[in-house]
Parts: sequence; structure tokens; C-alpha cells
Amino acid sequence: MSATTNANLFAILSRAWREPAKTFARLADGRAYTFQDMFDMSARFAGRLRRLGVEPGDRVAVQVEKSVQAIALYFGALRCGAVFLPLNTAYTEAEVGYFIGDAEPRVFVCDPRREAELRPLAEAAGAHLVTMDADAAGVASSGTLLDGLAEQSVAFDDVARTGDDLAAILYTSGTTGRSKGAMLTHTNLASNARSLAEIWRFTADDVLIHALPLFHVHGLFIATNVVASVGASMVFLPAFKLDEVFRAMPQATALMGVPTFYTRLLDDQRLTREATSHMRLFVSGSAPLLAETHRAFSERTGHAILERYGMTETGMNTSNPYDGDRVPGAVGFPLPDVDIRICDPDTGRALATEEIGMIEVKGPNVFKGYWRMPEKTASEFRPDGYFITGDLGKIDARGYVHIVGRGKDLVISGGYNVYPKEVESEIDAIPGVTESAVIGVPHKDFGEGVTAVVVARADAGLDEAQIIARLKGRLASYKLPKRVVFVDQFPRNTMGKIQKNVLRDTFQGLYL
Ligand code: MLC
Ligand code: AMP
Repeated sequence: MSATTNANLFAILSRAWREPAKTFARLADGRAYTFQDMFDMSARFAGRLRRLGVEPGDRVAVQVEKSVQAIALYFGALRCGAVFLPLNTAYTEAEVGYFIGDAEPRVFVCDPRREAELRPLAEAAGAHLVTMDADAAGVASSGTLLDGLAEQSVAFDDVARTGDDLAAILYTSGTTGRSKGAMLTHTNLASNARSLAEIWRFTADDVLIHALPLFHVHGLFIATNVVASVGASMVFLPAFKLDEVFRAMPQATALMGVPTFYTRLLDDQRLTREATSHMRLFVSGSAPLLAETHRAFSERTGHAILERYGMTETGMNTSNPYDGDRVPGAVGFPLPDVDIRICDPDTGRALATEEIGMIEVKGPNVFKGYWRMPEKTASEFRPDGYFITGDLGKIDARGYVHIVGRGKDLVISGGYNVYPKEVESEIDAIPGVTESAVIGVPHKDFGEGVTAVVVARADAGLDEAQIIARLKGRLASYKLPKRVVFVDQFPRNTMGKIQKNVLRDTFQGLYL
């Protein structure tokens, strides 16, 4: 394969890095990394991974604090043809154990503080364990992966990949059973980056405030890839902190965030027209943005937040327009290369305008399938290749897609997905618990608050704190119920199934 036909995502992104001395990432403390630095660091990581035995197609699992080097490591994994597998830093040993066991990475990069705990898992999966940690500003500061890295050559021959080769696997929980690894190809990621940069009008002059985590689609493939694909810059923040975001805005042009970012900004008096006058774009996604938040933000700043809709398996599917109405409560039009239809969830029959049904998606953004789960993959696609998203919606007369509910039992808290079944299984295993139902109810800060409703034996003497204490260490912290309420019995339908909608109504005021 010649260099010009290389569909490796890194080759595609780095074509836009025409000014090596330009800043790619600036940190809050003033330190900066140029595109040349990103070339050099990613080459060194690629060389290092290769020396650790990584061959094209091998998985490289990474569970580390956010840093510019973590982005370079992602680029380095792409350059050596590996499949990048980022893991949420909140995942517990039990959760990581499942992912590593399932994906069988060649290399697992973890936080040095967790090395002792995670080493047996890495060894059981046959992975080399190396470590990397970051300082508070977002610079990798220690760890065995950095040992001798500076002496490593900056020359690296990028591995050629076809568009259909895997670039990444991202685990996504399921409504039932085990988490599934969504296999994303170089074309999936490249097509999405290209489309979004174009419709959101990103150019090399843009400066994005990057305050999202790097282990999910939004922060890694949308924010990072869009910036990299046009040679733009970012203000790199290790986490979403209001002071730093306000400090960054006068030098920045765009922000991408989950709705919690916007409700927190609105709660702050510093959010004004003047504070946002240098910004040209605010993007929201990963969870529903309340129409009320959209309107309040417009009134305070004069900026209409641009809401888009996506998921791990597909990257972005729809976006409100850059020009034209950004409709509060709607997620906009299909991306130029994406087809969307609304179907009857049971029969798959296509529905008409304004009719509510299952949102189905087809396009170069749609993943290749679930890692080592061919049957599960087949069951989530229609015979004509459309992916069944599990989201319920409609398309209105103007062509805007609206999400009106979820066909899947899912809670989205601050942009993180929590599958009730997973939490319920852990609660049900606690001695004294008869049964539990986990629901999402409106939460001022997180959009939805994970809430456990529990029936327990009277003689067990269980209380809220005990239940939460038992779940800590088993489940990532964002999955922990914000509240546990005890009831004598559950409302049930005639089939005996717990009526979660009744529970949601009963507890809807819990966090407001
Ligand atoms: C943190 N905590 C949460 C939480 N985030 N609890 C519920 N839901 C969340 N989202 C808990 C922590 O466990 C901790 O608990 C306490 O809150 C404080 O932690 P923190 O780290 O200080 O939280 P904070 O910085 O306030 O984080 C909130 C947040 C963050 C909203 C900024 O969660 C965030 O960045 N979310 C973005 C998620 C994201 O990137 N989603 C995209 C997925 S991709 P304790 O008990 O330890 O104090 C996708 C596809 C698409 O969905 O369309 O984009
Ligand atoms: P994830 O599995 O983390 O990729 O989450 C994807 C899910 O987040 C989608 O299937 C939707 O349910 C939800 N989602 C993403 N963006 C939006 C949005 N703008 N509005 C409503 N829900 C959204």
C-alpha cells in the first residue's frame, strides 16, 4: 500500500498539521505543546509499544489520568497499527478485569497507584503492564512507560491500515448481560471527524476548550479528532472546572460539553455576553439538553447551544445546523453522510414524518460490530445494514430529529451511561435485600440521578449508607446511587413486572 492510500486515522489527521511550530495544546499553567511535539511524542510511544511486542491489530488498553501525553499515546497506538482501548479511570478492579480479560490487550497502561491491584489482571490476560501518571495540569509526570522515552527515536514508519481495520474498541454496557466492545474502524473515526469539522466550520484558527475526559467518544473522537483534523488548537484542561473555563474563554472559540457543563455555567454569575464574546460555538451532547437550558443560555450569552446526537457505536449521527435554527429540544439533521430512519421497533417497518419509533442509522460512522459477539452484533442490525440505536425518536416536518425517549433501560448521569441492571445485580447480592429497581430521576446537576429503590427484609436492618458502602469498590463511583430509598413493595403490572415509570413519578422530586 502506498503512503497516499494509507487510511490510518493518524495519517489522515496529521495531513492537516502543516505548521509544526503551531500550538496543538496549551495548558492552564501556560505550558504548550506544538504539532511537532505531538509528532515526536506519538512516534516515541509508537516505537515503545512496538518494542513491547505490539503488532498491528493488537489491543492497547489505557486507564490513565488525562494528559497531553495520553493523546500522544492514542496517536502512537494508531501509528503502530494497534487498536486503542481507553478505559474510564473510575472503573474498579472488577470492571477492569472484565474488559482486559475480554479484549486481551498486548499492553495495558495503568495508573502507577493502581499497579499492584491491576498487575494480576494484566498477567492473567497476557498483557504487559506499564504505568503512566499525570500532574494536576495535565502533563504526564511519572510511570514506567515514560522511562527512557525521551531517548527514543522520533522517526517511526507509520503502519498502513485500510479504512476497515480497527482503530479502537470502546466498551459500552448493555441492558442485559455483559459489556460489549464496540469495534470502531479508521474510516468510522475519520469520516466523523471530517463531517463534523466541516459542518461546525472548524479551521486551523479555532481554539477548543477541551474539558471532557479522554476515555469516551465525546472527548476523544469528537473533541480531539475534530481539532486534530484541521490543525486547530485546544486549551487543555484535565477536568471541567468553572474557573479554568472562564479563564480560557477570552482566548478560545469553541467548547464541547455535556449538559452538566452548561447548567453549571448558567449557575455562575460570570456567564455573560462579554465573557463569551470571543467564542463562536458551544456544542452539547451525550445526554439530553433541556430546552430550558438552551433558552436560558441564549438569553444570557446570545449563543444558541448547538446540540448533536451520537453514541459509542456510531460516533455522531445528527447535528443542529451551524447556520439556521438550532432548535431547543431537537438534535438536528443527519450528518451529510449518515442516513437516519424511524421504524416500528417490533416490525422494523419505516414510519412517517412525526411518527415516534426506533431511531436507526446507517453510514460510514457506524461501527463494525461488537468484539467477539457476532450474534449480539447481528441482532442489533437490520438485514439492510441499519443499526438499531435503542433510542426512540421522530423526524419532524422540517427534517429535525427529536429524541423522545429510550427503548433501552439506561440512566445518563452527567453524560455517563449507567445501566440499571448492572447496579441492581450488585444490590440484589447484598444479604438482606429482597429486590431492587434502579431508576434515573431528574437531577439538577447531573440531568438524571441514579436512584435505587430497594425492598429489604425487615430483620436485615439495612440502611442507605450500608447499601452504598457495599457498592463502593464494586462499581465505578459515577454508577453509585445518589440516593437509596426503601419501599415495602414495588408497583407491578399485570405481568408482575416492576413499573419503573411509576417509581420515576413517585421519586421525581428527590433531587430538585
Ligand atoms: C462525577 N461524579 C458523578 C459524575 N461525575 N456522579 C454521577 N454522574 C457523573 N457524571 C461523582 C464522583 O464519583 C464523585 O463522587 C463526585 O461526583 C465528584 O467527582 P468529580 O470528579 O469532582 O466530579 P465533577 O468534576 O463534578 O464531574 C462531573 C462532570 C463529569 C459532569 C464534569 O462527570 C464529566 O466530565 N462528564 C462527562 C462525561 C462524558 O464525557 N460523557 C461522554 C460519553 S460519550 P464521590 O462520592 O467520590 O465524591 C457519549 C456519546 C456522545 O455519550 O453522544 O457523546
Ligand atoms: P453512549 O453509549 O455513552 O455512547 O451513549 C449514547 C446514548 O446517549 C445515546 O444512545 C442516547 O441515548 C444518548 N445521547 C447522546 N446524545 C444525546 C442527545 N443530544 N440527546 C439525548 N440523548 C443523547
